[in-house]
Amino acid sequence: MAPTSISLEPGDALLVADVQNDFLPGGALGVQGGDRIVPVLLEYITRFAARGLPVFLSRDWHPPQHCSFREQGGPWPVHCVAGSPGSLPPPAFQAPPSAVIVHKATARNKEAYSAFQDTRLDEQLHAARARRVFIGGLATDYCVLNTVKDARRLGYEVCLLMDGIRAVNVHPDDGRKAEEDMVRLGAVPIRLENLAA
Ligand code: VGL
Ligand code: ZN
Repeated sequence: MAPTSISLEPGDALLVADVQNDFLPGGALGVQGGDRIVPVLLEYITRFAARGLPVFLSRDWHPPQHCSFREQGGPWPVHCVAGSPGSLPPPAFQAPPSAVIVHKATARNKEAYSAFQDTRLDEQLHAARARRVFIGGLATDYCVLNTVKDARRLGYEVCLLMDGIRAVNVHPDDGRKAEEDMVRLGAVPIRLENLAA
């Protein structure tokens, strides 16, 4: 059950996964409806920044010839090659300068969907005194799912931004199943209207 009202407090942090051109409609691995969550995520960012709470942004950041690309035998078209136009956030997605960027899946021979995998995110969250992490972004069934799993495993409380996620849905139910998995693991599903003003 989603709570009706959640107050943002010290100890809270926001993590927005992979809002990058290649994951938006028209991009190399465009997620249907991905553009619709951009303004919602910006509003979450505004709410956190207004309270001085830390904001983290992950970016899928592959070397050319990453193992996840079809040419290398992986499942995906070439996407999010580090520094390429597709790897950049869309112009509308302006994050505050204080936001911490987390680059993931940067090693050629290793896939990494979780923003915690081979990054310093856990240390950075600890350094920011974060205990509860609000997680949204792209894509529900890959980065968001695996990041939420790791966050729970590492002992963080998690709020899942239901109005700020979208799925790739390689299989039609993948997004819905991922949401169910995350809630089963203790993620609390919330929406903007659940945040106390
Ligand atoms: C992702 C597909 C391929 C993700 C990354 O981070 O959700 N999905 N690469
Ligand atoms: Zn990727």
